[in-house]
Amino acid sequence: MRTATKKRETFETKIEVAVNLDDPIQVSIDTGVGFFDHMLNAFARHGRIGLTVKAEGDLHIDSHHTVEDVGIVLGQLVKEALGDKKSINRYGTAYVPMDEALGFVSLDISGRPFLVFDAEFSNEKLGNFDTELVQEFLQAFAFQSAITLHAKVLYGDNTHHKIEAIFKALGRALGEAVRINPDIEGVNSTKGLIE
Ligand SMILES: [Mn+2]
Repeated sequence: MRTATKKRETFETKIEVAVNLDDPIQVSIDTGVGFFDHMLNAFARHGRIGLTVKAEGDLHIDSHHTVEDVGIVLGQLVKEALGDKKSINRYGTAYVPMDEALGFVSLDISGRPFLVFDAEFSNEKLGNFDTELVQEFLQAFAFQSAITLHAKVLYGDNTHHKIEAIFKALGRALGEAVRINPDIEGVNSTKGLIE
């Protein structure tokens, strides 16, 4: 099984994450940021990825460090769990509707970190989650996992719906990209290597 776990402790956050790319059963999220928990749950369930996250961050300041640092650790663990990347699909793309909103994510497990982000949110906060942190989370995740990641909200009104559509699309796209494809021999690259 392709798994990875990590404990990371700084002056700002204490984070424990476990990722299992081959067994989606175990999903348990507790970051102290309710809306973020809801999003990570949606991401894992729709990606069919096992994910446990326990984070204690400096929420007396705001949710920035907690959300960003979970993105960092999650990215590191996805990269580690992928190992030599043999026989993975490599690419994943998903559109996810959430009522009036439509979210889109397309990604490439390329070894070349990149984020293209195109979304605007009319609400600055959902509970104690700052909506500008969606971009911070995706940036941290893409750079640490060395994934080329494009995320966009095509349209929509409700901020909760727009962000949930992005996280579900991220889950579905990543789930597709990490899946082992028996038709692919070795690494899915004309170079023969994805670093
Ligand atoms: Mn919801």
